Amino acid sequence: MFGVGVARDSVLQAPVVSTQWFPGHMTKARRAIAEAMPSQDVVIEVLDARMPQASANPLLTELRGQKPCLKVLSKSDLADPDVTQRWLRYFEHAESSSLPASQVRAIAITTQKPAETRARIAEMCALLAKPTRGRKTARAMIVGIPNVGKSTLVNTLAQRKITQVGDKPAVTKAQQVVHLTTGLTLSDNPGLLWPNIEDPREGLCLALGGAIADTAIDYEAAAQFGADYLLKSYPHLVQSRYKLEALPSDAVGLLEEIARRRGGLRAGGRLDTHKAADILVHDFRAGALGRVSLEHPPSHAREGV
Ligand SMILES: Nc1nc2c(ncn2[C@@H]2O[C@H](COP(=O)(O)OP(=O)(O)OP(=O)(O)O)[C@@H](O)[C@H]2O)c(=O)[nH]1
Ligand SMILES: [Mg+2]
Repeated sequence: MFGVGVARDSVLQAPVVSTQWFPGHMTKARRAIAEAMPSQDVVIEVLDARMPQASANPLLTELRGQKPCLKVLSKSDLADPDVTQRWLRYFEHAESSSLPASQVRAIAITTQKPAETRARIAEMCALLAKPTRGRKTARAMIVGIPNVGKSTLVNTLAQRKITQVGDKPAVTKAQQVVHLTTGLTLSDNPGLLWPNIEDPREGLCLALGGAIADTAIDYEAAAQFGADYLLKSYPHLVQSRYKLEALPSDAVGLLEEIARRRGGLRAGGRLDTHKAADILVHDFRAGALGRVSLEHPPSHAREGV
């Protein structure tokens, strides 16, 4: 039997409290963002391309107010490319935002194409950010949830390592202002979550994607959610990654199969599903399964032609 207290069909009812995480530096970060906001010309909101909705922090939407916004779908090399294109069209439509269409742009980026990232960000900032109050150069604030690639983006734009990056949440602990040779002034900010992630599915997406500290999540619930979703939406990727002749019928079956194949056998022949959960979560985060999107734009949304 799988997991501790996680029944086969209960993953979406997993306790929401298991994905709440709002350490002290986030309270300070929220304050710093609010203080710096009035002097900004554009807000660059970094979203995880695999989950653009779950990774959109409602606190940041509130703090941003009516500022022009560039939505940057990061890690697009890990996301399903067709789904990412649909998200871009969705975000560029006025009904997806409280801002007029001319004030919102969306692009997808990846560290695999740094020159393209620099060119697109420069182009979009020129469109959206009009320097105000007699300043000659524009100011852009980079915000988003933890671990989405904000600091990586700053380093890409600066073409040198100015900020620390790492594959875990809450690497950046304080705001950092950077002056680019192109004239743009950027601020990198700590990743910000919100105190109550009410939607259990969004909480599980964030946990699976690595936005919440591993110590604060129900690791096995996140793995079970991922296994269930992957089996339904990307069965061929699951089959090829774990070299399965036949697909297991459910998430628990998949985790048991992973345990069987990856040395997850405990004394007495018991399957180590903790280890299997760890393997699946890390495979998802590293893109080892292939390109996967956890969310699709709302189906009723009108998309561009
Ligand atoms: N595959 C892939 N990984 C990326 C990309 N951009 C960033 N990463 C990785 O994502 C991880 C987090 O990057 P950071 O730049 O530290 O993220 P952050 O948003 O600044 O995180 P916090 O400071 O913790 O809020 C690092 O391991 C990066 O190498 C990308 O385009 N593709
Ligand atoms: Mg950072």
